[in-house]
Amino acid sequence: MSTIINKRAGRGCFVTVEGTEGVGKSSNIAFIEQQLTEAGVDVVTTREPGGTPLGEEVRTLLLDHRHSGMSVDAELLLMFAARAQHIEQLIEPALARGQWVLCDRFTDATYAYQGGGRGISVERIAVLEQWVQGSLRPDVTVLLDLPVEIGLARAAERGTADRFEKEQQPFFEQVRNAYLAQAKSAPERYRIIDASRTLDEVQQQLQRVMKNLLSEAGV
Ligand code: Z5A
Repeated sequence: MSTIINKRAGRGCFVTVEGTEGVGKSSNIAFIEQQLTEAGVDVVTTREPGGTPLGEEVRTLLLDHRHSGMSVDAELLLMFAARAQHIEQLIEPALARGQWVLCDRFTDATYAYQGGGRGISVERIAVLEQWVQGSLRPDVTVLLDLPVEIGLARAAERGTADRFEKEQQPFFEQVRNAYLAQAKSAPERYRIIDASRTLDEVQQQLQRVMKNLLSEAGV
């Protein structure tokens, strides 16, 4: 990690958090943010799809049940449209100022949901990734991982399901498998957390990961 951060001297670190349905991202992102802030890091927390006024409007379209007939390519392109705005308006300027960016989902989610879940090819997604992001990639990705059935049971306790949450277990199995395959192919970037444990135990794992990251970043 130190090499990643040192070679980008002056820039902030780009940290993303990923996982399937019900893994506890919302519960844990605030915890990660708190760990960073307490260590003196100036961090901007944001999310995808969303993060800008335009991106949040696109998010509303993407999650709305009225668009249950949305084509997979329309879904993919809307994800990247929101991302293009997010990068230009928020992510790049913050990193260039030396702020850290903590992002709830990013392009790994596209490979997992639109790739693994919807069946769009990796090659097609990679073309858009290159077009929209250029060389921008997360420095570190925290993957909250747990068996799909546990996540779905947890999520079921929340309110009404959005357009993605209406999907069935096989869809989320494909999403999880795609995430695990990505983590395997980029072990230097991924930090896998066992999210099936109690919230306390999950946060102990996160605390260790963030402590190492901060030390590698020289904070
Ligand atoms: N999407 C996509 O398809 N392609 C893309 O490129 C991108 C996104 C960027 C919206 O994302 C949808 O967009 C998403 C993928 C798609 N759809 N899905 N599914 P989102 O990130 O905003 O939506 P989300 O996945 O529902 O995330 P979330 O709101 O952060 O939910 P969560 O991970 O399930 O977290 P939670 O609400 O904190 O936890 C769920 C419940 O479990 C809650 O009651 C907690 O109190 C409980 N919980 C949490 N941790 C624990 C532990 N450790 N033990 C027991 N109970 C726990």
